[in-house]
Amino acid sequence: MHTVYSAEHRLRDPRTELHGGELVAPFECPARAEMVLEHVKQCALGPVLSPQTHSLDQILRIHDQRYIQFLQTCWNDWQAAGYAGEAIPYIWPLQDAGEFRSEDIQARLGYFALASDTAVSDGTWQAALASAQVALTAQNLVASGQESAFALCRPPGHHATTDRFGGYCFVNNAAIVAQAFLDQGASRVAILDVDFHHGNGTQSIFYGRSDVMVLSLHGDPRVAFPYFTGYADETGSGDGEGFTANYPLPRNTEFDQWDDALTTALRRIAAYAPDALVISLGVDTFINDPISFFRLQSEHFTRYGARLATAKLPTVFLMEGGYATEELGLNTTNVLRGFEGG
Ligand code: Q9C
Ligand code: ZN
Repeated sequence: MHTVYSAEHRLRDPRTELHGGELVAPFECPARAEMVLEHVKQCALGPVLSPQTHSLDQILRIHDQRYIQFLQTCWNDWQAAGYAGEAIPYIWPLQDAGEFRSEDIQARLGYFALASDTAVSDGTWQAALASAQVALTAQNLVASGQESAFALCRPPGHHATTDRFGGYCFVNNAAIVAQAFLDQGASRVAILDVDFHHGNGTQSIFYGRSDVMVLSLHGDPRVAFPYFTGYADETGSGDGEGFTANYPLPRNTEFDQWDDALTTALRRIAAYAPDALVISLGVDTFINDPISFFRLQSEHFTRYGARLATAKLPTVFLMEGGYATEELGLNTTNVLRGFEGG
């Protein structure tokens, strides 16, 4: 399997994350991607390619123009305002504001943020853009005949909505990849999100559509981020009714229970008969993940990787979360090697 990787991820290196009322070193850090890359090379998964440049238009198929403009200028505007720390939102509109009454950077930060866990820092936009290029390059590999490809995306994407960042995400790589398949002629695409957290951004982007099925296995949102979405009764709306599926799972979920939910999701995907499969690959389901509560062990990642291959679909893997940095490379490559059958 080919891996696509860009060193530009390192430009996203914030110093702070608001966590439990303290500013801590961010869980989502450059060492993560370096660890995965090291394991990709060590296990000889296959060639490692640099991304090609894709037009911003492919990102604007999913995200609002004014949101992208905000990401492009946020750090400069924040610095111009003279703040000493990183750009962390603290005020939100009570209703969707519609028009902007204030252009103050604090107002725009709150408008375009879904959480305060994600600081905007120097280089954030460049890294998020590179992450999307990595995803689109992997999509191109699969569209041009590779059975699968691994986009070593960083920062991750699945929490980002059309116009909100948060949960360490800025640009929704999975949504952009699914849309790229459709724009190239696919009729249906399935996105299966196995990250520990509900992929709220991906869900909301396709909630009213039947051309992308979004399925997510995750920690029960009653007790896990993002709290407000990811419940089993969220099934889509309008034309999208029946094309969203959520599998919330309780604290201390073991592999067997997680794997049962995967079986159900894979059945749904088979019945949908998509032209391509996009896997939002977060490995924060790992037992030692510092911010999550499932109990998967390293060998389980190999086992479910093999099960994903039974879908027999052209498959793009996109890196999402996973914060047990030491084991991140092994767990990720275990999925990919399991998929390849060894
Ligand atoms: N400081 C992904 O796995 N933050 N995002 C919780 C609060 C939200 C995780 C900790 C976790 C988001 C891509
Ligand atoms: Zn996650």
